[in-house]
Amino acid sequence: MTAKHCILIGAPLDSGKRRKGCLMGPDAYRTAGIARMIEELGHGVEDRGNVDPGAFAEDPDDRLHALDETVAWTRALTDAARRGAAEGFPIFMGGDHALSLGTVAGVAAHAADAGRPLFLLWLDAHPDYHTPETTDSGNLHGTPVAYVTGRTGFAGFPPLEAAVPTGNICMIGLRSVDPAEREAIEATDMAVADMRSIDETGIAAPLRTFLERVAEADGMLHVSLDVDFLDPTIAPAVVTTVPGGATLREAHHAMELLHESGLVTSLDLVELNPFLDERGRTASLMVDLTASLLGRRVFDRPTRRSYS
Ligand code: Z70
Ligand code: MN
Ligand code: MN
Ligand code: MN
Repeated sequence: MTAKHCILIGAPLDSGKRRKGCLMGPDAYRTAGIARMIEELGHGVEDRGNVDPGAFAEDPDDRLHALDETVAWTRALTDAARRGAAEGFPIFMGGDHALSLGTVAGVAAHAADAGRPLFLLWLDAHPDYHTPETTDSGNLHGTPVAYVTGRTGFAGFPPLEAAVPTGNICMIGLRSVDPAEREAIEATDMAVADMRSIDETGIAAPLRTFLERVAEADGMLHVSLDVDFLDPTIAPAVVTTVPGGATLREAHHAMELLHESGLVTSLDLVELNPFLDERGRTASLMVDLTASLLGRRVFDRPTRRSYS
């Protein structure tokens, strides 16, 4: 296994929706032992502390919730992500999913600097493909994929240095899609595996197909893991629970395939709300899934043994 230099970046952003609590996420991951886990797997690890969004205007409670605050975070996280991606394997500890406006934009800018295409794997119950113009809720955590693909309607946000082509995106786990998102996705070439298709093919099939494409293109791969990708019975610490999510075994299997591919170059851990957790079990599960993605396995030998 190639050792990575993991860079932990805390993003206690809580502005992407109205219910508070995600600001405690970075410290919950630290408490759950994320740094020690990474070290024990033989990787290097450096905790850069939390990103500071700088000054922003108080929320005037317009149609869009906390717009100026989210813009400030996007600017700060784009910079932190661009630098982190140039220096190692950044792991962004959220924070709600609005943090991906910045992290994916920054990682995409780095990929463009490096002359490589960026691919994006979105593990989520939601596609987060609203623009500020189509969102009904006004919650900007429902918009990052639209922003990073260069859709219009993001006035006031930093201009994108490099957009992620929709053809480089794969979404797995979808089961709550708003009509405007569905229509917009259907007009793109995005790869989408909703829960129904996962029931039919298993979770490995769409992931393998996507990883082959990333490998062929010599791409960089950013993984954005939303807690609500997981079934709420195993991951209760999220505001937007949606029944019928990925099981423990599906989620670990996906992480193991990602590890084996050797393709992942950055990771978001988003939407953990420690205020809603049960004795830290969701935080610990997210750390365990990260461990599988970074190479933890039950036995260090092929699963199919030969006795000859
Ligand atoms: C809905 C909206 C969303 C995450 C919920 C939900 C969006 N489509 N995203 N939880 N991570 O409000 O726009
Ligand atoms: Mn508001
Ligand atoms: Mn999300
Ligand atoms: Mn979600």
